[in-house]
Amino acid sequence: EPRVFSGVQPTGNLHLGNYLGAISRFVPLQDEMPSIYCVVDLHAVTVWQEPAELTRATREVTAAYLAAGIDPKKAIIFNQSQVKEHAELAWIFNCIARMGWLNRMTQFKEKAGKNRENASVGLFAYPNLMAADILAYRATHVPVGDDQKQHLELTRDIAQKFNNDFVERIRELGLGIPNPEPTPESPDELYFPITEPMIAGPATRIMSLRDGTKKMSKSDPSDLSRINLTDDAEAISRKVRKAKTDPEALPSEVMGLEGRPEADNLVGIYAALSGRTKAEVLAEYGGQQFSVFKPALSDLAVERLAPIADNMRRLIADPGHIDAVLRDGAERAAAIAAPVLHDVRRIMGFLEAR
Ligand code: AQP
Repeated sequence: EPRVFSGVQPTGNLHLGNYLGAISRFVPLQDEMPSIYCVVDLHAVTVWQEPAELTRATREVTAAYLAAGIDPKKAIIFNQSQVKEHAELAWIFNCIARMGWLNRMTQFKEKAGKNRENASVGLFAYPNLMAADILAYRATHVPVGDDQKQHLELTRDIAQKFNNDFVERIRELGLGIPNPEPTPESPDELYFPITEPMIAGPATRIMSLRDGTKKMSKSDPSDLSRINLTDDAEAISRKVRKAKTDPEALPSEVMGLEGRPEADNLVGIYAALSGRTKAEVLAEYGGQQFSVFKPALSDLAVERLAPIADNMRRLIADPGHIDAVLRDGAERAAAIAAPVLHDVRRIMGFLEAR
């Protein structure tokens, strides 16, 4: 049974990359499949979070989901720490995943930096919690930005190993689902599905406005490097105007963007915001200077983002409503995850007295 799961961390500074790479793509999916969108606060605390700021940011991400058009009657919206099954399954996956698998994760290396001895154990085990987030709902589809690709591969590896390690038990207890792609090495019945990453379109990796080789990121110290979802029209147009570019005119074909990371990024942003391909954008703006393209881009960004920012401000002014949405979502999420954890306990042989 198809099901979508994805999440965003409440770590402040929600930006255009989070919107185009993730949140905006959640909206149409809610009409296609049962969808679960989580504010992943347990992930946020893998690095230090000021408690009051964590609360504020949790409500802000929820407001962004709602303002972008996710309907809490259709999709489930909740914050991770309210559903204890995430933490429980993450522990089990800590015992399934291998040190060697996690040692290869590039995001840990980047985030821990040189001082690895001082990184939290949670930051290292982060991908296991992410696998638990997805598999607690036996989700099949996960829309994310390109930076999450490696973590999703790990989720597949964890599901695979669990299915293989417990193949006999899963069969005995009659808990398997048919394997859609059986191979000689994989069982014909699975407990956890092998998740499909959904990483597609022109906005899977939005780059910094100050450096076309760096990802647009919440933690970049320069506010000019990103367009925040809460920026007003004036801030958006100032940031687009100041965005780094090269002196050439835009090419008329996508191939001409090669070796021009800043131009490529701005064209990609335009394409994603207008629902077109880069080729279509270049068919219109090829041969034009940035002095023409940038104002067009900034008008488009304001047109698309200003209503979301307005909605977010309105929603944030009523934290009681946001908290009620999260509480209701947590109940519905737990109703799906609790039976999965019950199965997992039986599969693994944990004795349950109640
Ligand atoms: N630049 C980006 N382009 C496209 N998608 C992006 N995402 C993040 N940055 C970009 C996607 O947004 C979703 C939520 O991300 P997250 O909250 O889990 O955190 P992150 O990836 O750690 O975000 P940042 O901005 O990159 O934070 P820092 O500065 O902490 O590293 C995910 O689907 C992600 O792919």
